[in-house]
Amino acid sequence: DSNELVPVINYLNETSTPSSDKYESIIEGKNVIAISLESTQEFVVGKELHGQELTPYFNDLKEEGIYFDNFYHQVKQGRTSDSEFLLANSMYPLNRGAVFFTHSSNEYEAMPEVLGNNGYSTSIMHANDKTFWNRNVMYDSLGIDEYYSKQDYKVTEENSYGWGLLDENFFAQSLDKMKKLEEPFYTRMITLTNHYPFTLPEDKKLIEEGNTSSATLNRYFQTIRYQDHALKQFVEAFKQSELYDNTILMIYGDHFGISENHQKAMGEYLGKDINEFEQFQLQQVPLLFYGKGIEPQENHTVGGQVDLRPTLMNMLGIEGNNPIQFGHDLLSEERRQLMITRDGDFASEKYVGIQGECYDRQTGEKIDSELCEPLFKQAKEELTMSDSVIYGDLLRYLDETKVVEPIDEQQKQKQKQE
Ligand code: GP9
Repeated sequence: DSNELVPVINYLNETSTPSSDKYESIIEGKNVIAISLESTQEFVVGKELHGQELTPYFNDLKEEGIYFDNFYHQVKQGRTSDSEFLLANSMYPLNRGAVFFTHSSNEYEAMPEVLGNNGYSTSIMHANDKTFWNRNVMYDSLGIDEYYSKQDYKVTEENSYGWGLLDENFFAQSLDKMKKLEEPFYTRMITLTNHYPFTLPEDKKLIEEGNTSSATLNRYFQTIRYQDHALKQFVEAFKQSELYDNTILMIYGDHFGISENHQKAMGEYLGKDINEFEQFQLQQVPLLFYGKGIEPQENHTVGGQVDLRPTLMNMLGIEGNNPIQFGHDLLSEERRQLMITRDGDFASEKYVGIQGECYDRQTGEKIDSELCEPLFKQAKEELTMSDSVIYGDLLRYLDETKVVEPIDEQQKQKQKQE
């Protein structure tokens, strides 16, 4: 019943931190284009192979926007779909299976729905089959107006490879669609080419393969390089379009591409031993906000995909009335610097906690595990809270709970005690 939501609301009230005043509403009323970069990890940014940059375009672009270099993916088995869940709901995906499959008929009050209630048209652009990851069903539950899937793109043998439409063609066709969207809009593109097994047609290979002991990693460098080239074409065309004046981009990596099975090769490339700590740090993905009026900044806050929604909503100046969000505004100086993984591991300002072990986040050295205990405890509590919302389909009680308002009473009691 509606009381089940109370402990969650209490937990969120206790852990809440104020959003940034400085960034509140800085992009009010603007269009938002989110770009989900397939399998893109942070370690490629600014890196070279054979003396050539792997992401030359992005390396320059990030200097012109707000770039986060301590930002992690938080997905589990649902991979890309888990990242979509995190972004839309600011809740954690599940530990087993993909929540896109297992709980697609739940009640959500997702970001697209809230944006829709605030005058935005909302859409997803992704040139794969509509039913992949059960997206056609879940997107309805998330309140997304329009899903442009494979059937809405011109997909031919010449413009596709491997998983489907090559990113360059995907971006170009998507931009045409965007120009026709009702404004203001929120749209999200999901790229596809940089996906395992990371293969490309010969004429799209813009860099030589790597020469590590992993063929997978060696090819990954090439598809990463190609994706950067495709991104360049998109962003440059976007800048020439009328959209540029009134639209911001939010570009982020969805999850890892290179699994821990390739640690040895990764170590060969990075020139260091990939231990538990390094493997954890490799789960960082890029995040960039870019567009007219956004002042460049390199931001070192520790955060994850669960934080995207509150960050973006604060920038848009839209509150919504769903308090069930586990993320914290990345741009707030008072934010809680804590990123919790689905495994119950975490990164905080000082520490990284992995499977009960504690590491100094700056040095990577193993330290007294007691130092991490309170944060492991919090990670567990937070994941349990998030899970309870999903398993109990508790957002259906959101309105009722607000009417009953037992929380206010409890807060008052708490304040008296303090
Ligand atoms: C599939 C694409 C990739 O449509 O989003 O999904 P992934 O395998 O990375 O979860």
